[in-house]
This record gives sequence, structure tokens and C-alpha cells, in this order.
Amino acid sequence: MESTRYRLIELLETSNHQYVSGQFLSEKLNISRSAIWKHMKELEKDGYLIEGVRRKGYRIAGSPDKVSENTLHWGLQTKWLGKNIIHKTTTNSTQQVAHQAARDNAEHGTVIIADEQTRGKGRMARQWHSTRNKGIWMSMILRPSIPPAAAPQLTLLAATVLADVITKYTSAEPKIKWPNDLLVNDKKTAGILTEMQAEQDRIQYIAAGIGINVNHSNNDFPEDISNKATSLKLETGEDQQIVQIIQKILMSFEKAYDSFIQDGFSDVKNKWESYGYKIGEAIRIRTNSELLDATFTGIAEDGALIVQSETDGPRRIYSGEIEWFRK
Ligand code: BT5
Repeated sequence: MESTRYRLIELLETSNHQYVSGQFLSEKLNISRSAIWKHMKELEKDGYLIEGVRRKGYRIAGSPDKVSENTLHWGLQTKWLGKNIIHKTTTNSTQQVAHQAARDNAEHGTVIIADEQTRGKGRMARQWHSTRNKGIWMSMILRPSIPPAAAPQLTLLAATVLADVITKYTSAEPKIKWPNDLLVNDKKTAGILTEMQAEQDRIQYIAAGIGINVNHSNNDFPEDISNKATSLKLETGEDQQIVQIIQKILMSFEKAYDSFIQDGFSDVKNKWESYGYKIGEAIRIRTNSELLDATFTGIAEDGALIVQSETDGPRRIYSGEIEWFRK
């Protein structure tokens, strides 16, 4: 049923917005013309604008900004990422769904996406607010043949992809706050959570979670984060097309991922540093054991933060938080 619908969309898509006759579609898909008509009605429920004209056939006059498996597939030019999409209107966390799907052998490149999360997760058991239909809440299942120790590089790669897409397709100017916060005008607009299932020397899978605040107004954020969170719409003054942004992310991510697997981390590192928040500046870092004042000089091959401290020279920090502002 579902795959017939994808093929139907594919046939209409390759016709380049020209009319395609019901007869042609029914022969290609090997289903009756009334079955074609029923599929068209279902596509309309997804928000597609279908024009049916007697003796000419059907064409898609507009695809909607409503997230569904169909709308995401329509026009998605990827080789492996998002070939399998699982869309939920509501779920506790797309990470949870991703873990379950990965344990059930979901293929590399499977994408899980939700309109709303009731228990969105941040790092270290923190909460991620995921207001219904306002943002992008998705997880990708990846099965890279890289050593587990290299997994943080993929998280940094994801951040550069988000920064690239935001820069290219909106008027916002993002910065990446180490390790993975996307800031626009000093406020957080996206976060990344990468979780991994691995043996000692082999990754079983990575669930890479991406959360982006897209069309939030100020009152869509709960009070505890309203002064440090923002959305693309708030920063650009423009409504953004969620489906399109997701597709751009998937296309860019696939490309960047394939280059990374083939050529290694150095392009990602350079790109990351070009977006790096407070690179070259004095920052204050809170680690598990200390509060450190130092100058942020860059990131290392292994994803660590490199700082130059006044008292004890260059250091690598693997886990910690950059405080918002050094006083
Ligand atoms: C992150 O954690 O930034 C990772 C967020 C990943 C969310 C995605 S959504 C799809 C997938 N499924 C999930 O369940 N999660 C992933 P962290 O760096 O720990 O930041 C969390 C902190 O950011 C919270 O403690 C709040 O202070 C703040 N915060 C929470 N929700 C926010 C939002 N919508 N926008 C900006 N800041 C937020």
C-alpha cells in the first residue's frame, strides 16, 4: 500500500508537473483507476494539492509543508539517507524509537521524525522541549564502519551540516557552541544528541538526534528557557518550510557523511571551526571537576575542545560546558 503510494508520487514527480493520465498510472502500478483515485485522496490528506482533469489525468500542483513519509520522500534526492522514514505525530522521544528500530535491524540511514515529543531528551538526562509542529525533531540511524572512539566526530559533522543548511536557506547566521549547540544571535536554536551502541572495536549503530526550533514564537517556549532559546522564525522574521529544511538537511548530511567516511575528519574540523562560537576568545568551562578560565583555540581531531589556559598551557577538554558568558 505504502510503496504503491511512493511509486505514484515518483511517477507524478518525473512528469515534471505535467498531467499524467489515470490509464498510464493504472498500467504502471498495476492497480485499477478507482484505486488510483483513492490514493490521490490519501495524498490530499497529507496536504498535497492534486489537480485531476478529465481526459488529461492528474498532476501535483503543490506539495505541502506538512511532515509525513510521503511529503518527505517527494523530491528527496538521497542515495541511502531517509529511504526508510518513520513518521509519528507524537512520540515520547525519536531517540527511543530509533533505539528500538535499530535493535530490530532497521537499515543504515533510517530516519525517525515526530511532530511532537512528550519526553524529548537532551544530553545527560536533560529535557528537550519539542513543541508540536513548530520544529524538527528527528533521529537518524547510522551504522558506520569507524572505531567507536571516532563517533564524536560524527556529532560535530552533524552540527556543521545544520549550520550550513541554516546559512544557505535562511537569513540567520548560526554559530556552533562546543560541542553541538547551534546558536543564532547568542541563543540556542538547535541541539544534537548522539547515542551509540557499540562493542569494544565496532559500532553497532549510532542514533543521531537533531532538534531544531523552527517556527516557534516567544510563547511557544517554556519560561525556564525562554531567555536562552530561539527559533529560526524569531531570528529571521520569516515562516520557514519545515519539510524543505528537513530534506536539505538529509541531502547535505548524506554528502558530508560520505565524504567524511572516505576522506576523514579534516574538512569537518575546518568547517566546524569556521562556525565556532567564541573561537579565539576567553571562555569559562565547567567540567565535572572544575571551573576553568581559558582561551578557546580550536577543536582536535578527536572532537576535543582545545584551550590555552593562562596557568597551565594548552589543554584538551572532552566533556564539559562552555558557560554562557565569562564574567
Ligand atoms: C541538546 O542537549 O541540545 C540535545 C537536544 C537533542 C534533541 C533531539 S530532538 C530529536 C531527538 N530526540 C530526542 O529525544 N532528542 C533528540 P543539551 O545540550 O543537554 O541541552 C539541553 C538543554 O537545552 C536543556 O537543559 C534546556 O536548558 C535547553 N533546552 C531544552 N529544550 C530546548 C529547546 N527546544 N530549545 C533551546 N534550548 C532548549
